[in-house]
Amino acid sequence: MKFSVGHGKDGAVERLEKRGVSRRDFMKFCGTVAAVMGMGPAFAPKVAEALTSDNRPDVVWLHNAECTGCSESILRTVEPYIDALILDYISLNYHETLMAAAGHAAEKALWDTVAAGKYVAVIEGGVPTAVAGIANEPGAHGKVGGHTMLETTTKVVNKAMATITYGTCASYGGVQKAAPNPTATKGIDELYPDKAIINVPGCPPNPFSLVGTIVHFVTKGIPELDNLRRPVAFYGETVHDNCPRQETFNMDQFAPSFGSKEAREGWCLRKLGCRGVETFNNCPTVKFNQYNWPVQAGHPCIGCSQPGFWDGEDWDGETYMYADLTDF
Ligand code: FSX
Ligand code: SF4
Ligand code: F3S
Repeated sequence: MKFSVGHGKDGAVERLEKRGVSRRDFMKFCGTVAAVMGMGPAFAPKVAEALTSDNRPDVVWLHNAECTGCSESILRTVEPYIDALILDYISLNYHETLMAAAGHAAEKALWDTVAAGKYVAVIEGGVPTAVAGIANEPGAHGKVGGHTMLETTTKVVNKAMATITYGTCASYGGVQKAAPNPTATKGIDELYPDKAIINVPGCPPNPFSLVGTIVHFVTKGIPELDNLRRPVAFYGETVHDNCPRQETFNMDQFAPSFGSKEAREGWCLRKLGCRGVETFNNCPTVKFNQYNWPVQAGHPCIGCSQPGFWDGEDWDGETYMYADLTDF
């Protein structure tokens, strides 16, 4: 296979090496991404190529109404420096919280990229849409650089080759959409139903799901999506499907309280509010920092990759419903 990653004085692998990531670490990381994508190890060189090739797409990364935990989930990763891989090597032209440029230079980078048109949008946060402010302006509750988030997001999504929503806020609205939602915040999925949207929800999502989505887009186009427009490779199974506590669920062994002997011994957290049964995400298999995830740490899954989780709702594919945790 033709595989030219890292050659030349500006090769991506050499640049990673300068930041302490060896070629071996990088290839190990690419193997993990391939595995998370449901591909065999033979796909690892393709991952490496997609992340380092010269014709990878430009990326515009917007921040709307959110807590920035999604970017933090990338920045706080440990080995092998996923932040460097994602943020340096995907041709990130504009990222409101990380870019060095400010003011007019930042604005120019954004609108030059949008004008050129060959970019992928990555969006964090929901979009306030309520008409408010002295000018009675739609979306006035959220502004960056004098433009409403609604205006900027609409322009960016309209011209993007594809839009990846990173985090449940961007996908479906998130905590700022919680009732009574005074800012009329909406998710990208609801705002732009006819656009090429790939939702990567979670509050925060796993960075591997984002890397895998980008790699899939670069190598094979838009991945297979479920009815909530999430890649099936990352959201095709429930948290419960792969939970190590499932055996205790099947034996009706439910932990009676947080921190109890039973909870520590791995009994099921369903009666403490666990939504793993209704929640589609890869947390038990991929884990955060490949190390831990909520249920392993003794906290029930709160359903953070599902629309409506912020109001205690579950999504059954067609309608929201309130789960009765005593009836299962
Ligand atoms: Fe939302 Fe992300 Fe939760 Fe926070 O950008 S999905 S509140 S982790 O930051 O959007
Ligand atoms: Fe399922 Fe949650 Fe119990 Fe795990 S803790 S077995 S995800 S209900
Ligand atoms: Fe979220 Fe549940 Fe995973 S709360 S992080 S989907 S275990």
